Amino acid sequence: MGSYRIAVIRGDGIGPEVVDATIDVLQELQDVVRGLKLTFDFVDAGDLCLKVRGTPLPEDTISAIKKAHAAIKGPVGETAADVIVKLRQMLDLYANIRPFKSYPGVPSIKGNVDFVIVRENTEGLYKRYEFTLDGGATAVALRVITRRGCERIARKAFEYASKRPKKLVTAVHKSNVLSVTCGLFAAVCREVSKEYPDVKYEEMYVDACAYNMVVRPERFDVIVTTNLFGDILSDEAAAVAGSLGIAPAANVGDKHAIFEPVHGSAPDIAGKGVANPCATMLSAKMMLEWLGEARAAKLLENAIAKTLRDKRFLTPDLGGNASTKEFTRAVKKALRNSA
Ligand code: GGG
Repeated sequence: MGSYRIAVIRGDGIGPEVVDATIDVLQELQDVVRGLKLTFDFVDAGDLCLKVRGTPLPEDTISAIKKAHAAIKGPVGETAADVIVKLRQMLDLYANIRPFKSYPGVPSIKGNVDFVIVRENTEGLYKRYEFTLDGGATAVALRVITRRGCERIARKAFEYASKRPKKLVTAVHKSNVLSVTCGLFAAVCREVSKEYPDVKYEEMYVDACAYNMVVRPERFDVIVTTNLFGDILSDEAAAVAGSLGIAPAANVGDKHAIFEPVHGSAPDIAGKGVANPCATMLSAKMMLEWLGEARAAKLLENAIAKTLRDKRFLTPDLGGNASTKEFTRAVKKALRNSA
């Protein structure tokens, strides 16, 4: 059990509401798990930061994240590309791990979802090599796929799958059309699959994956894919599992890690006190796992699952009418009762 310094970006829109709720729950967790000590270092980034400080990602924020053991980040608004996409590249957070799971109590189209999207996080179209030609009449975006990028994300997916009961990796691409970029991604995934004889391997075109995710989500275990495909499939996966409000994410590299909800800043409900803090709380649970605090992570997930199962504290995105604070109080109570 250890002491950890956590950098915290509260973000924009509903960001401060869901992040504050998560910090509240983590404070409670420290009382329950003896020896766990978290020190929070609040730093600025995002739309409001741009307005107040003239930049969406100040230097002191970057250095605080580098010095911290891990970071929690709320969603940011229009400046997402200049904050999280930039941080992923700067800190080489090459894997975006997004688990999607049905929780009893959460209404969903399909009740048996349990798969993970392992999204390459630093390359592809999100390199943002964009420019215009013909005096602005033609817009071009370059899609960068490297052997190194494919190898490390494929290994991450196989490592992840090897620890799960189903042990299946699905490489998702579109090599029938994008034969050079997706062709390289698929070829490297195939090569890496040979290093993991205990893990089953298959490939699927991204359009077929989008279809199967709705029709047969239970067939998936670990999906590995490129940056933009992973971003889009994640929102679909969240819808199938019940809501973007319960979808967490971990941006991890070999040195640093940032944990954030999959959802955006939802300006339409910001300040109303009804945002679902579950995705950020589950991201904090992933952070605890990454820090090696498996017991604390399990206690936190159990408390969240118990609160969802109870159904009395569901926020409006899940069909309930509870507030962010009511949900948070219920999770804290469940944590206290688990001690
Ligand atoms: N649709 C969810 C959402 O708005 N997520 C924030 C976002 O777009 N983040 C950029 C990314 O994950 O690449």
